[in-house]
Amino acid sequence: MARVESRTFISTPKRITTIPDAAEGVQGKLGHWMSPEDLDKKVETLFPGCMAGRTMYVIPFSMGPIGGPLSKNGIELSDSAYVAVSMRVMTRVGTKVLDCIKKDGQFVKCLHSVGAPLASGEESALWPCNPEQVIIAHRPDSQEIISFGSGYGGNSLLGKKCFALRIGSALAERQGWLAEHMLIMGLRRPGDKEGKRRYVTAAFPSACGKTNLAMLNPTLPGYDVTCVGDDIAWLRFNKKGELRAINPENGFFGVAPGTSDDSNPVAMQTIFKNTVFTNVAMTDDGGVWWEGMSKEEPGHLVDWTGLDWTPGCGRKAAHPNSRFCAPAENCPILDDSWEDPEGVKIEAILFGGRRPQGVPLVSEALSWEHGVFLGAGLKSEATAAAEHKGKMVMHDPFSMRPFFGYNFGNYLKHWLSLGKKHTETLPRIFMVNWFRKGEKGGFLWPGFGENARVLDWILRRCEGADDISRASAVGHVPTKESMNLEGIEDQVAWDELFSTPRDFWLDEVEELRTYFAQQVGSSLPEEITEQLDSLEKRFKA
Ligand code: GTP
Ligand code: SPV
Ligand code: MN
Repeated sequence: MARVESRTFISTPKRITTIPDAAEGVQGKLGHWMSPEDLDKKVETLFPGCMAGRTMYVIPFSMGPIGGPLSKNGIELSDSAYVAVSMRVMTRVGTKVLDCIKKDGQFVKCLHSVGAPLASGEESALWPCNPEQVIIAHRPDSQEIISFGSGYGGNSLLGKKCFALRIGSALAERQGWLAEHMLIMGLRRPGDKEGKRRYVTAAFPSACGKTNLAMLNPTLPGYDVTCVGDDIAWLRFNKKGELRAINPENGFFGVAPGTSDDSNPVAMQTIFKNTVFTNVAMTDDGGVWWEGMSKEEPGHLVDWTGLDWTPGCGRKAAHPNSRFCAPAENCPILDDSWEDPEGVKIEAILFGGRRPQGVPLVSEALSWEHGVFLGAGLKSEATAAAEHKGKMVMHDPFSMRPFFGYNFGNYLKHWLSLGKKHTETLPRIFMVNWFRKGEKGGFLWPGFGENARVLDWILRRCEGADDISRASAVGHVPTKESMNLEGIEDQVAWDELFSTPRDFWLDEVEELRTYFAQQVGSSLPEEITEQLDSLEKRFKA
């Protein structure tokens, strides 16, 4: 029911290619490495006979529009019908892809088994899997993915996190592009000087609001939002120096709980047909339900584990990481250019996580380097999308910590080098935080559709407005008059939402210094240390 990070490996001849050296006595948290020999042995012990008694599906798929210049092909072998059906939704599957592969012979080899062979006549479990033996392994050099024992989304739909992010990011470093855990959306502001639709990407950790922002239903009148993608972006600078992005996926694998006609009406319309639901509850008339879908709870349900459920029984009806899997074409606000093989032009990159304290609603980076530093220092409260427990604030640099296909220090160098190459045309970088809490414990910002107000400010900055911000130690922040708060003025404690308490930030600087030293060590580019020193100086000035 969630990704298993502790059993996820990247296999390269040298360890340092995959992960930075952590300090003595410290557990590295930026990925797991396995030697090619050890992985060979694993495969030899786990795979022979593992699909016995099941149907093996051969799934040729394309990430990105079939044959497009930014697209890539794969073939997944799987013994799970759930995987075959879900891949059909999440990627472009079919003989056209095979024709494409026949032309250049290039494809990522994806092998998946639930790891539960059947003796002759034996009935399959309803949800076959082999939790003790789970492994999700990647070989970037030969472009292979090997996954055993889990049927869940990110562990088994191998086009998604395994290919589009882990193999993708490793390829991207070699080929000069970026594979990122980012949504892509378009927004047209009624006041835009050129009347243009402008595009932004946003990197938020798992279960931190990408799908919600990508399908935003703006509360401001006259604003028009379109969705290009909700989870992954492949980005490349074109000959003109514009940063172009495509969504390599073909559907949405979104968090179900909390999705409702109030919070995300666009998602609700998207999942009305041709949708696969995982670990949600079932209503008596065969429909689906999850916490937060309706204000009133149904009187009776079958919960996600198959047990009877009634209100007040003390159990959750749906798993907190239950998901819908719906084709992109169902989305009523899908962008006209969503399949443009050249991608859409990106003008702003947003980073954000669940930060209950200290981090303002929005700030703009002072430079590309400062923006890369913001991504490197990204943190969030733990969510249900991985096996972590509790509400600890954890590091999730670039929202990619579970998905780096190579050494994070080299990833930072790659981002910095792109900044040096394209100085004239770089998108602006912002940090946002919908999740700051007040003294009473509630969210300080209403979020969801109201986030359009923040995007409005961001896009005005992109248009060049220089009289709508003031300098703060964490970057440029909006002046109060500059953000449209019409209708919500009395809900918003502006000063609290934008305060940057000195003690909090000096602690943050120290914590980041320790984190970088312990986790990234000698792989850390010096630009990041310089940014950290400057941040500290701004607070001590
Ligand atoms: P992955 O698919 O795991 O990568 O997640 P995601 O980043 O797409 O997150 P998603 O949009 O599904 O949101 C996850 C949770 O965050 C849901 O419970 C939402 O209700 C909640 N959420 C999203 N946007 C906001 C917001 O603006 N404010 C608040 N308070 N909660 C939000
Ligand atoms: C995430 O956890 O970021 C997801 C869900 O998008 S999964 O596909 O399982 O990785
Ligand atoms: Mn995700």
